[in-house]
Amino acid sequence: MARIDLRGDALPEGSALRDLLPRADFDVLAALEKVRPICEAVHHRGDAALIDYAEKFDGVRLASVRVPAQALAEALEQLDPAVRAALEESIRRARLVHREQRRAAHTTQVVPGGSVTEKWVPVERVGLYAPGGRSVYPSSVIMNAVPAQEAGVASMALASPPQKEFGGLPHPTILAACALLGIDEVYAVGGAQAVAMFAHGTESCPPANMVTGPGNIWVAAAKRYFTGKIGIDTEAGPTEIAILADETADPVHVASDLISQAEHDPLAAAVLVTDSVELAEAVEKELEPQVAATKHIEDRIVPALSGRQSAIVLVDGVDEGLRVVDAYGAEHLEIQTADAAAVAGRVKNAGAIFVGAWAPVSLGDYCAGSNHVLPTGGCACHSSGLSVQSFLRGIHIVDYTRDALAEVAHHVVTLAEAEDLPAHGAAIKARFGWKVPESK
Ligand code: HSO
Ligand code: ZN
Repeated sequence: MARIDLRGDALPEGSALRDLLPRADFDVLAALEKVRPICEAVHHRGDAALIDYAEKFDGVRLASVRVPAQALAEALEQLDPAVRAALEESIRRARLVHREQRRAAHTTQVVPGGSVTEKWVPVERVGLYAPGGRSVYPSSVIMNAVPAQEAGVASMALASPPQKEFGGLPHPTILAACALLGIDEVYAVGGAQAVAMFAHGTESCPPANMVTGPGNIWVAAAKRYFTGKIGIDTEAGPTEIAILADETADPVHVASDLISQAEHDPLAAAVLVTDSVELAEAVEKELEPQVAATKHIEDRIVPALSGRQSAIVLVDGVDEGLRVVDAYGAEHLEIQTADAAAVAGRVKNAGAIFVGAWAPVSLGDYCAGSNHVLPTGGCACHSSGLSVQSFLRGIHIVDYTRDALAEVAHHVVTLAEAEDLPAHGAAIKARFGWKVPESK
């Protein structure tokens, strides 16, 4: 891994510090032009375009894009019982956490007779995307579906690419996860076309109000293309792990956690921030045998760890380390320092924070109860991970009596005149015999 030495001189502020830190190239704008024709074709030709794209990109000619109910039931029947038990535990824990994110309506009595109530209404219909190919993640189906279900979303459908080896159906573990979650509307559609299907609707699939779920750059580009028409979660770039560690951290753990997220993608980022040169050296030494012993070495882990997006960053102390991880805004941030909980409490920017030796990111990926759909690419500085809140809309209900309106009418009229919008003021005066009621 490359080294970035930020010791000695004072750290620069804000974006200047961020510019010193490594990050993957993930140019969604450049991909946008390539997905535009796909999005337009699905808009105009519906299912026929989806079937043509499945043939072109997935190598299968589908009779229909909708997955029959029987295929879901069979996938669940044939699911390895240990995998089933693990998925069920993952669902159970995620429900425990997400259920508590529900929001009750709240009324603020602004003045006697004048109130604003905020009620929370779930999005009506959501399309979930689950990638195929290199990343078949039933855990991501759980992480998308559970918050939507706990928010009360009434209609939910899932799309995942058709797999040639499974007769044009999505991967069976994805289907089984859908069956466990009670999702019975599933489509064998992948990539940008799936986002387009949900955005516009086709003969088989009614349009959705929102699309969530991870995917490659084409899925991210299609989400950006349709943003405004539909709601999205995030544009999910390559996975990132940052670890803030001091000399108390165990290099075996640190190395294994860096590798665990490098395993996702050659563009995945692994960043160690430490004030201990001894730890940095021990981690580098430890990486070698651990990388050699794992599976996806050449295609993902080696390019991820040696890519420009990964590095060991040396800092003067934990305070400086905190400034670095805040500037980076990692998707996942592990704190492996003395008094890790206190240090975690000081972090401002991260998708999720993992405290101490016994909370590795892998736990959060599957079974902590937390959500693993998290902001990447520095978006943790302004956005949060997927939650019940992502699927709710807060609606203000404004309720004023005649007296309560009369009391504030002169201010409304004054502001309307200040903005040269006299008809706004007239809408108040019309209610009081075309006069502004006297202020009390
Ligand atoms: N670490 C990934 C999620 C994942 N890991 C799925 C394993 N499966 C992004 O948070
Ligand atoms: Zn992961």
